[in-house]
Amino acid sequence: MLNSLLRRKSLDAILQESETPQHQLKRTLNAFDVVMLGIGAIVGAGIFATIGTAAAGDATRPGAGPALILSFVITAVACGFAALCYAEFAAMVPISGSAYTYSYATLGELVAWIIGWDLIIEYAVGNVAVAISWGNYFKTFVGGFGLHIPDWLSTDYRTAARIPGLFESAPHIFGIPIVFNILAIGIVALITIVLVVGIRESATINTAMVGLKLIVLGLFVVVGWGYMKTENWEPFAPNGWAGVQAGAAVVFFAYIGFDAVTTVAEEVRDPKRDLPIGIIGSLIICTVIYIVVAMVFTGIIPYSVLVQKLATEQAEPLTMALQYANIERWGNVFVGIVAFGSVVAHTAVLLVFQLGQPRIFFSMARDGLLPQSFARVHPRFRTPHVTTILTGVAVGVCAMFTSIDEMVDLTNIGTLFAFILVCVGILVLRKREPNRPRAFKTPWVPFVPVAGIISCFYLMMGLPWITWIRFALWLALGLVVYFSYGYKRSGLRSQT
Ligand code: ALA
Repeated sequence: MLNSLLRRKSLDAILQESETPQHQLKRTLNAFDVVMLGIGAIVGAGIFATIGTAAAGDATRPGAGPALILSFVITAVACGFAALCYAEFAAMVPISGSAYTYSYATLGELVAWIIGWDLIIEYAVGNVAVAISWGNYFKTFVGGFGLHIPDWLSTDYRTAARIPGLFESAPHIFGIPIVFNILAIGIVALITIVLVVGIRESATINTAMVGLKLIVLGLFVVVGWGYMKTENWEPFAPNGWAGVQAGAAVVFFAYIGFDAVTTVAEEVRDPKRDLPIGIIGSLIICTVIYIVVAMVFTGIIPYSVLVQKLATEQAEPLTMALQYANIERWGNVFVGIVAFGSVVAHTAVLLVFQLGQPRIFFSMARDGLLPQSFARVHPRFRTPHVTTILTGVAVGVCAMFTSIDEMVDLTNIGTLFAFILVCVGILVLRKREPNRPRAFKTPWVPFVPVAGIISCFYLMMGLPWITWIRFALWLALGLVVYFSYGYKRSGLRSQT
């Protein structure tokens, strides 16, 4: 039994499989495209929404306050260690299954299954949070044109409970207030339709969207700069180190995505060179942007005001800060532009992850760990429609009823766990196959992977206990599914 759980796919077999003509994708992307794809997947709800919770805290955690800037640095360092490990794997095994494939080759089938199951949290649950945040900014954007979307149609039940008067103003059926987030499910439904009908990941469209994201964040910085007050940075860390750590664990969400570029590995012209550049380059660029945005954000809006506002409102922090600054000339126009840019940014992230999730299911189904129907391709559109629709329905329904903070926490714990396993994988493979050619070598092994493991675990420790329980339950469910299905049907079973 132990042998079966540890059965591994050989790296050579994996590489060979991807080289058969019927499995070959078109290699069109260069290093610039990969960096842009990385930024496209990274900049979204994290910087536009979670920085509010990270700075202010909530019922389950202390806020970082202006030390949010430090939280961003700490998280960047942890992600940096993981990114270096991802880069080694991605250059060595340029296969679209990402961490799932890497662990199948290094740590064995059980761990690969756990990672694949865990990646559902990163991709699908992450998108639930992004969809909710999309709705918040969309509401602000159309609000600028005088179109008011009622709160009961754009909020989940639990968030509604802390917004004074919301339940009273909602329609009631049998005395029960009706509250759900129609915006969040709406955008997920739209994206699902687009993906089923077939959207080629167009690097050009992505680059345009990334350009817009960066312009909008740049505008926030340039406009907000003049409204910063250094006294707002006092006290710098109102909740001490605990607040900084909790803040870092939340803003980790803003960095998720640099790893997602590994899913286009088979479409990159020179993956051995371009993937490490894409992973590390996009991470560095986003880190610099985030730190500057965090400085301006915490400089504009005092910590106490932020705490008070977020306790009673749905959070869309960047426009909230601009509104607080009360800019006299063009103030509403700037708010509108930031809200619009944010809507575009969120849409790009939703697309990448909503596209990535079916690919991971696809790889798992091809290996026999999930039903073969998951690997079905639509006869006309040539897209994995079964898994795309399944992902869309699950993400859409969850987005209608859940709160963004809960979903962010769950995404973070799941993704941090995946990062840890990738770092472990590097240590294992260096020992097991020291002579395998490595186009990119993680520097200072074992220090970097070990530091990656410790720092990611440290961030996990900054998440609320309820998140740990939810995560444990999710993993337990995964094990039940594996032992009742994949274990018996694995493609490697016949070979062991
Ligand atoms: N990093 C992505 C975002 O912030 C997931 O939306």
